[in-house]
Amino acid sequence: MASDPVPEYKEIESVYGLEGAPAATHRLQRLAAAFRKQFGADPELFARAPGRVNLIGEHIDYEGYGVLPMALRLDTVVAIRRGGDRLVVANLDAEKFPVVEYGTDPAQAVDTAHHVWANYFLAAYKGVYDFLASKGADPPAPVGLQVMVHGVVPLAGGLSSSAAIVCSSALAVMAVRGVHPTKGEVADFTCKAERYVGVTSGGMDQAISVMGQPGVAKLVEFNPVRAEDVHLPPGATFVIANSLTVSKKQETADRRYNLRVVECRLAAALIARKLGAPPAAAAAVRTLREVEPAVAEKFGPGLKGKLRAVDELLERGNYLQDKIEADLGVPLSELFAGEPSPLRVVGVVAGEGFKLRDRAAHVYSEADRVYKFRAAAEDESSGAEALPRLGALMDASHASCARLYECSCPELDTLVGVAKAAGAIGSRLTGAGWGGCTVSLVRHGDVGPFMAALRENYYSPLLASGRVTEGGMGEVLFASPPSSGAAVLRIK
Ligand code: NG1
Ligand code: MG
Repeated sequence: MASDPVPEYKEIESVYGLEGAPAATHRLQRLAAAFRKQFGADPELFARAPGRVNLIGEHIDYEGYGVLPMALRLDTVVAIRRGGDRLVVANLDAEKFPVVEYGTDPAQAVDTAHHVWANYFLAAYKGVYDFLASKGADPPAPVGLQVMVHGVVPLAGGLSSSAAIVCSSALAVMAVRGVHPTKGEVADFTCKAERYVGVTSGGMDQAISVMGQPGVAKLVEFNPVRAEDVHLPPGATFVIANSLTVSKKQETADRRYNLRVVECRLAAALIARKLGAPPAAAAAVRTLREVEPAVAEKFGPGLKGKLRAVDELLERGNYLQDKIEADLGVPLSELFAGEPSPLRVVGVVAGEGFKLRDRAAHVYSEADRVYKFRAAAEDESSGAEALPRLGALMDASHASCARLYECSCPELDTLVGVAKAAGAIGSRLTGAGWGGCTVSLVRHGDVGPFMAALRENYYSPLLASGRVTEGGMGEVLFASPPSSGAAVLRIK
């Protein structure tokens, strides 16, 4: 298996292949024309970054485990030039996304209480300066920037529209300031930067958006972030279907995503404590991955040992704050004291309590399925067996997301059921869940009838009620080949 050489970011300047891609060129020209109208000058350059579909490995990136996404063709493009003394962030779709202005101080806070679309740009902008500061170099003095964005990744659909805008914005800001980190560095700092928007996410989306390559999915691993090619078996097509239920992670009052991050952390801390770590050391544990060595020592290696540990050390049902504090020997307020505010809030206010055992069981079993999926995809001796093996892993992933992690929703479960009945070899929610998209594995020759069955059995009432139009269906139900990652572009 070829591993990603993590090329210099400079080298990706031409990857998008503007020649021979008239549609893309046309899109840039349209964006440039709107840019000129808005700012009275041409953009200096463009950066683009794609959304992604995660084939398997859900809600485990923030626990430090590898995931298996591929980049989509759908992307966000950012046009930029230096000018003025503010950050002026416009969008080609001005009606939906009005112009937002910020000062140029990279230390300004992102207002997470009032979510505006351009906060993603601001988060990326801050991230670029954080990165430069981390390098110990004197960052260039801030200058005014004029920016116009155009995104075609469906919003809040689990396809990482957020990473697409964060990564394209970061690349644009860096390139226009003449800064050229490696892809690995960009993946790393954009992940941290996106957290300014208030979701304490893992690094999958930014990594694949930056490191994606045409024709291959990627096994993305963390600490440090890296990506290996995963060749999908011939005849395998992945079809994405949007449930048309919106998943707005950072806008929901209960902040379900952050709650899961907290639950995993508490599960890991309790496991550590039960295996003999003193309270302070147990409270310092951040991920389920960190307790793996201690678990293996007592319960044996592999998934079996981990599931036994979860079973024996964690209780069924909800843990209330008192119970956790008694078991751990540390108050939760102390545990989350140094954390970013979203985690602190969730950790202290989750009045209904925390489900630890099921969450940990999901994380360990899902992490294991990622490696099984890669092995099945690349096992050339498996022949006709390869696709059913991948499909079974996807089905198991969905069941685990739905039952153990509780990140599905009725619409996603229905859509997965319709897809299976329509002949999908495997089908599952993709991304954070609670709405958004599913991904289904379908034999190449079956894609037409498969999509027709989904239209009939899932989308016809939504078409009838106007929730989606005929013209909009191309963005709602589509097959996508693995596509290129981010690039910086100039119109020649
Ligand atoms: P989506 O739903 O695409 O935003 C989120 C996280 C990922 C990962 C998945 C679940 C963000 C930015 N990304 O993806 O890091 O944890 O959920 O696997 O929140
Ligand atoms: Mg996102």
